[in-house]
Amino acid sequence: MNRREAIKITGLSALGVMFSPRLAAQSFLPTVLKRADFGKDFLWGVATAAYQIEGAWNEDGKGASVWDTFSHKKGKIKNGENGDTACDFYHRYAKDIGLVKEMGFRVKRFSLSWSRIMPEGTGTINTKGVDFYHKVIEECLVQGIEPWITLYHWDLPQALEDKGGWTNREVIQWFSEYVDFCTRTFGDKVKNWMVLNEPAAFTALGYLLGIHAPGKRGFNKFVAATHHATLCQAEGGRIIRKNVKNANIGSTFSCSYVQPFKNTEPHIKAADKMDAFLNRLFLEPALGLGYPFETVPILRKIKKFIQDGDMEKLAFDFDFIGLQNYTRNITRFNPFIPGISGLEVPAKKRNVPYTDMGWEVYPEGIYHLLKKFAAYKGVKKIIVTENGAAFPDAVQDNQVQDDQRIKFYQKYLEKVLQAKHEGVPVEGYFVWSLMDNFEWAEGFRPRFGLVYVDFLSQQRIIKNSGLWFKSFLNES
Ligand code: GCO
Repeated sequence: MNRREAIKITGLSALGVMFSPRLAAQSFLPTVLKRADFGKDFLWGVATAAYQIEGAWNEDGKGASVWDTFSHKKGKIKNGENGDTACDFYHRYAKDIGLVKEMGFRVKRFSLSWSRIMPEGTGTINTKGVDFYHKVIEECLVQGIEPWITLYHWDLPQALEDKGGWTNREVIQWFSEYVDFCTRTFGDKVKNWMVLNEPAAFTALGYLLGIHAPGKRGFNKFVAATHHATLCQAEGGRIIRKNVKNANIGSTFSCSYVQPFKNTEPHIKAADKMDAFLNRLFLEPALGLGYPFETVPILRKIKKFIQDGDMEKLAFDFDFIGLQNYTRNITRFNPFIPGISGLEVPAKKRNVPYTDMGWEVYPEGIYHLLKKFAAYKGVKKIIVTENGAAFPDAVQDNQVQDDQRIKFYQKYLEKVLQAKHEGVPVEGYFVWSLMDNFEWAEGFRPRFGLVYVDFLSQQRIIKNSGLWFKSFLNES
């Protein structure tokens, strides 16, 4: 069960009741929130992912990824859309990086497409693919933007999936070879690295529920992929540490603030299990705490894939944890759901404000999650590597008055600041996302960007939320 499974495509969010048109005129005026409150060293960035923005899916020697294959299959992606062109970042990267600078951000988090660098996932290197990322990194540095690289953001080379992908233990060797090449190649210019993006998402959605690439289903596939991804998470860290001098190494974790539907036994137990699945399953092994078998006994099926010495290899001394939060999860006891005995109660059934993804807007959730993550002994530093919201945006007179999104960011940032003031070592915040992009199985409809993208003309328009950040980040 994952937060996305509960997604119901909604109309205009109930959130509209929170804002009045008058905000439109003031939408990017400075609010009570001040950049200075976060401290001069606090990192402000934007995040993107290769498959969601690059396009050029088969250009200049790039090999197919599981998302190329999956999005070309009928019925997998809303409206039959795919990332073949997406935002055409492959050809427009310089101007898009210019937008990052124009809005006042200092960091651009982006991922490398494994199959653009190694078309078959292992062995042969595609030099044109490597050259592209050298140019992107160079452009960032020239424009004064710090490149933060995610090594894996879901787009596994199809050639490796043909050999079992994440369910094949050989993926550890494949991934190690890929990470070793990337960090030896780009490590002289890039010091900030994230190993994986949201392993809980790509294993559950891709190998348990089958609603994301590669579209596999089955608990056995899920637990195999989970164990191999957890091993790669740590092994990737060790390789970066070996190859990159003074590297700042992290990995990113999806997380939702989980609460029981009612404060009674069955709901509380179901919520604890949901929390273990969504928030602990990959983080705790990385911290040397192993898998949460006690809370979710069904996870003991992972043991079938654990080999001698594995448990020690799951841990790595990350310099930071990337926290990625969008919403809250209210879990209701349901005896028919194996393992968790619970299901998420969708926001639209709870009469609360929610976004265009059907995710409740619940700023207090990021506060509680920051406190939760910070409470782990092994967590040294936290970066919010993703937070944002999709709302139905419309262009009027070459402007996008996305007041709901501005309000969303103000409310969530207030809660990040509250956690920071209470001693949580949160040292950065990256917006998801720089620009509207391909939202996986939802296609292009959900717009998360600070920059509006007309996907036919590829025109970019900085939305009022992007202009709000510009005024917020440029305040003296
Ligand atoms: C994720 C991914 C992003 C999504 C974003 C909105 O966290 O799922 O990193 O690729 O697009 O979260 O769903």
